[in-house]
Amino acid sequence: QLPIESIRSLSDTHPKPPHIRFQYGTAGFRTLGSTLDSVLFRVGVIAGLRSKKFDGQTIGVMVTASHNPEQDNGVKIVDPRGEMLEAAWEAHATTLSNAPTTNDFLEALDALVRTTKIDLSKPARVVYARDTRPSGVALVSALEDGLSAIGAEGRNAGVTTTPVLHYLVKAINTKDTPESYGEDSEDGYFQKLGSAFQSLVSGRQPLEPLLVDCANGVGALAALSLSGCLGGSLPLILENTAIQSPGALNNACGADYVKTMQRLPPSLADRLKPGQRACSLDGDADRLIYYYLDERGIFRLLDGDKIAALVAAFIVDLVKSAGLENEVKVGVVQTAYANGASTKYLSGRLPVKCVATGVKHLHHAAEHFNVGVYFEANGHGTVLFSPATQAKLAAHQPSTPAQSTALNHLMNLTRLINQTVGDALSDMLLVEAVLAHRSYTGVEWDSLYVDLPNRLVKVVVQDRNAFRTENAERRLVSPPALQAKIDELVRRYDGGRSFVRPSGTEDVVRVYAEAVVRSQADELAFRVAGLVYDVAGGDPSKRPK
Ligand code: G16
Repeated sequence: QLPIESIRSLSDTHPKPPHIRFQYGTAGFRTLGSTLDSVLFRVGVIAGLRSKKFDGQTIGVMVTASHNPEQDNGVKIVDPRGEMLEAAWEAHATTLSNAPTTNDFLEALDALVRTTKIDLSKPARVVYARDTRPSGVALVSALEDGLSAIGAEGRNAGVTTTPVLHYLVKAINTKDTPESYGEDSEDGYFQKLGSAFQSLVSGRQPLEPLLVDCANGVGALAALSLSGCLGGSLPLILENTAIQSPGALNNACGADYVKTMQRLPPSLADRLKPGQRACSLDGDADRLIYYYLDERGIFRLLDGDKIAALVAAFIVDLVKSAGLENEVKVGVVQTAYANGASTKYLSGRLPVKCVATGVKHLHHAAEHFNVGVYFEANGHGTVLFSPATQAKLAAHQPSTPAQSTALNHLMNLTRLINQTVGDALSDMLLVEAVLAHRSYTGVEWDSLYVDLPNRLVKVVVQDRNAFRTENAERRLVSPPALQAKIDELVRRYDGGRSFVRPSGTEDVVRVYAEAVVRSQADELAFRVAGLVYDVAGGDPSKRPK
C-alpha cells in the first residue's frame, strides 16, 4: 500500500506549476531552477520506488544543471550500478512530473507500482548530492520531502560532483562484496584515484604544473581535495574557483565555453604561458577539455576527440605489450559531433561506432567492446573495461618483465578510470598519465591528427520538438524538406558536413558544420542555421547572423 496520506500532505506543499511541461531529457530534468520544486519532490518519491524495485539497493539523485547557466538547475537519477536511469523509467519520470494535481500524481504512482510490480514492503535507500548552484539548497529540501513521503532512507552526500555521486552509488551497493568498488566516500574515491595515478607515473619525469579552470563550480572543491591525494606527483594550479560569486558559474569559462567558443577563458589570458598545458572542467566536473598556446601564442584545442585518440592508442599499445592483443579488443564510440578528422584517424586503427548524443547512448555502445573508449567531442567520456576483460587481466600470467609492467599499468588504469560515468578529474589524471608515458607535450598530442575547422551554432526556435532526427542524429526527418535543403548547401563546400538536432538540455536547436577551410565551416554553419530559422524561427531579430 502506498503511504497515501503522507504523500498527499507533502505533495500539496510542492504543487506543480500550471502551463509548464517537464521532460526527463538527455541528462535528466533541466530547466530554470525556480520552476523545479515539484519535480524535485516527485523525483524523491520516484527514487524511493526505484530503490524498492531493486530490493532496497541504493539509488542516486544528483541536483545539477552541469554546463547550463547558473539560473538553471536540474536533477538526474542514478541506477544501482552507478549508471544512468533506465530509459523506460525516464518516461515514467516524465509522466509523473507532469501530473497536474496531487490526486493525479497519486493515481500515476499507483499505476506505476502496479505495472512495474513494485513490492512496497521493501526498504528504500537514496544517496543524493548537489552542485554549487544557489537554487540547489531549496531543491534538495524538496527532494528530502519526497524521500520522507515515500519512507525512504536518505543519505546526504552534500556538495560534490556528478561523477562522485555515481561512484558513491556503486561503492555503496558493492560494499563488502567481491565486486567492491572502493570506500563509499568522496575521500575514498580520491584516494583510490590518487594511488592508481601515483603508481602509473612512478619512475617517469616529474610533471610540469597543470592549470585547471574549475568553471567557478563544484570542481574547484573536488580538485582541491584530489590534489591532496596526489602526493605531489601532479602540481595543480586551480583557476576560476569563485564558487560564492553570484553569476560566475560557467560564465566565460569552463569546458563548454572553451569548446564552443574555441578560445581561452578571458580570465586565463595572463595566466597561461605558451606551451603550458591547461584544462577546463564544466559546472559539475564531468566534462574535460584540454588546450595550450603554441609558440606564437595561438590557442590550440585538445577536445574529447583528441582525448579519445590519445587514450585509445595508449591502451591498444599496453594490451599488445601485455601479450593480450588476441584476447582483448579495444573499440571507440563517438557521436556526430566528432570531428571528421578524428573519425578518420581512429577508424584506420580501431572499430569506431557512432551513436546519438547523450552519455547513456555512448556508455551502452561501449559496453559491447572488451575495452570501450567513449568520448563526446565536448569532453564527456570514459573507458569501460568489461567484467570478462577485468577477470582476464587479473588471471593473466605475464611471461616477460615487459608484459608484467604493461599488465600492471592496465590494472592501474581500471582503478584510475571511473567506470560508472565520465569524470573530468579522473579523465585529467588519465590524460596526464598517458602524456607522462609518451613524453608528449600538448604539441605532440595535438599532432596525432589535424582537426577540420568546425563551428557550433545555437538557434532559438518556436518549438524544438518539431525537429526529429535519424541515423544517430546525422539527418533530420522533420521538419519536412529541411534536410534536402541542408544537403544542397553542404554539397557546395569542400569537405563540408553539417547536421541539425534539438538540444536535450537547453531550449535550442544545435547546428554543427565542418569544412576544409575555417571561413567555409563558419559560413556553412551560419547558412544552415539561417535555414533552420526560416523554417521554425520566430522573432526575426533573433535570426542567426
Ligand atoms: C549533457 C549530456 C551530454 C550531452 C550534453 C549536451 O551534458 O550529459 O551527453 O552531450 O548534455 O546535450 P544536448 O546537446 O542534448 O543539449 P552535461 O555536461 O550538460 O550534463
